[in-house]
Amino acid sequence: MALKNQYLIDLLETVKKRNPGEPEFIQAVTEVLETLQPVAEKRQDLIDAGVFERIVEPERQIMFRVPWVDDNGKVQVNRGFRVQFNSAIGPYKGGIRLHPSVYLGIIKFLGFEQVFKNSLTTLPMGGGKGGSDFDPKGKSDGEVMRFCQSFMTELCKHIGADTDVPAGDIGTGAREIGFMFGQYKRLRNEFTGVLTGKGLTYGGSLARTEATGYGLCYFTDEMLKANGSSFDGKTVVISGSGNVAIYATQKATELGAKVVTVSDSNGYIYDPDGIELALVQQIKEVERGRIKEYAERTSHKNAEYHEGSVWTLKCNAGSIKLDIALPCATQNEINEDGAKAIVANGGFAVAEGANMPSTPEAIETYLSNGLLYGPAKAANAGGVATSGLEMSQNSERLSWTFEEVDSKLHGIMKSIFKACDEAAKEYGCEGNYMAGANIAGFLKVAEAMKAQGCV
Ligand code: NDP
Ligand code: 2IT
Repeated sequence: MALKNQYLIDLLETVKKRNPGEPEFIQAVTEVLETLQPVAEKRQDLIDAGVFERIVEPERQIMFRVPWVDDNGKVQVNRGFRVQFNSAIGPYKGGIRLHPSVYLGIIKFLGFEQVFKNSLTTLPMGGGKGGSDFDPKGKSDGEVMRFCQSFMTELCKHIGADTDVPAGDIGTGAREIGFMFGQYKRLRNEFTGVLTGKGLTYGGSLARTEATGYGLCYFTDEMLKANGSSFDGKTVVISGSGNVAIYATQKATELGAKVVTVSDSNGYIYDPDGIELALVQQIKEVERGRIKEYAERTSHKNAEYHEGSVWTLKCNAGSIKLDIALPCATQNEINEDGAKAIVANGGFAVAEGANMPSTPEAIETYLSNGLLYGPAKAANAGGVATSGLEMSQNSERLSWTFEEVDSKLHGIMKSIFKACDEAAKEYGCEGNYMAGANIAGFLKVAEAMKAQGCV
């Protein structure tokens, strides 16, 4: 979908000039502006209120030094980030990514996506994201703790339960959230719901751990049903073996599908008999090991380990036949060749657990081949939605049962699908859930920004 609207073309030029060397951020903004063309044409009032110009510029960007001492007594220095992108509909909300690839452009693209995603959840949350180029892999618990404490020593000046509420993302799980929460509480002398994804003994919500993967499958299930299909009897290819991948595997299997792959940044497992999830959990959640070990330890005789990306969809035994692809690892993991391989191997639906896992060329390939495509902002919104439910429980100082949280999550994912579907129809792009998600997510934030004046 090329940009034809001159006003939006000029705006994108400004964004490119203002954010040099940040291709992921430009990629995210380009996709959104392209799909907002029909809105710009209908809504001169939003143009007059400067909403488009304001929504692509973060409200605040914080960058800071994170010094810590490693186990050998050596000083290490990382860089910390928090991008507070938009607070029109609620406090900033979004995860913290700890990965060596993190720089400002990654955090900015994630914060931008989060604005629209959080709007789609139906809950009152603005958009933000944070992180650091710290790599938790191979670090001791003590090193991770000292890093997290140092990171929070600066971050605590900028966040709060009614201001900005971070959570997990790549490299940030229950362990890291625990260390960050402890340091926040100590520095501020406040026990508040300033972070989500907390442990169950200190204000965490049941089902938050499972929420992104479950929510992805609930969304995908709605998309499949609306198109006369379901998970039942389908073969599913999943990438990643972290939080999102694990619980997507669990729910897809529960819904009757067979998941045949999981991966990490070194390689992937192809297990035609269906992934043995308990073993993945033992290797990844307990031992923090590599996915390669699965092939050595599984009782499934046909399981194979291959180096490289799962999206080559090839293995010694030939091609991997699939029906549904659920990318759950990282940005731009599926390029045009990967998308073509999904099509060639029988895939008819792609839904994104990761943030922006498909390149623009990959998305074009899905759409031009008539695949069902569930975009990240909608499909993976279950994680942050359940974070919103954790915030509600913290505010009322009560905790809900697993079933109560899970059923609210399910309801939210259904309503997100409906919002994407209806917005796509209303703006003349029926079946294009990417356009629907961007338009529906944008409109709520845009109305709030217009109502609140030029701020
Ligand atoms: P985890 O850290 O738990 O797991 C990440 C997984 O992706 C690991 O298997 C990791 O492999 C793999 N991975 C990470 N970076 C790369 C890379 N550059 N190349 C190949 N593989 C990679 O993170 P999550 O499961 O929480 O997050 C996965 C995705 O889902 C991210 O895009 C995140 O933004 C998104 N997301 C997460 C939500 C959440 O609630 N956690 C909510 C919504 C979206 P390795 O161990 O080798 O690094
Ligand atoms: O990308 C995401 O939506 C997340 N990492 C979850 C954010 C959150 O605040 O729960």
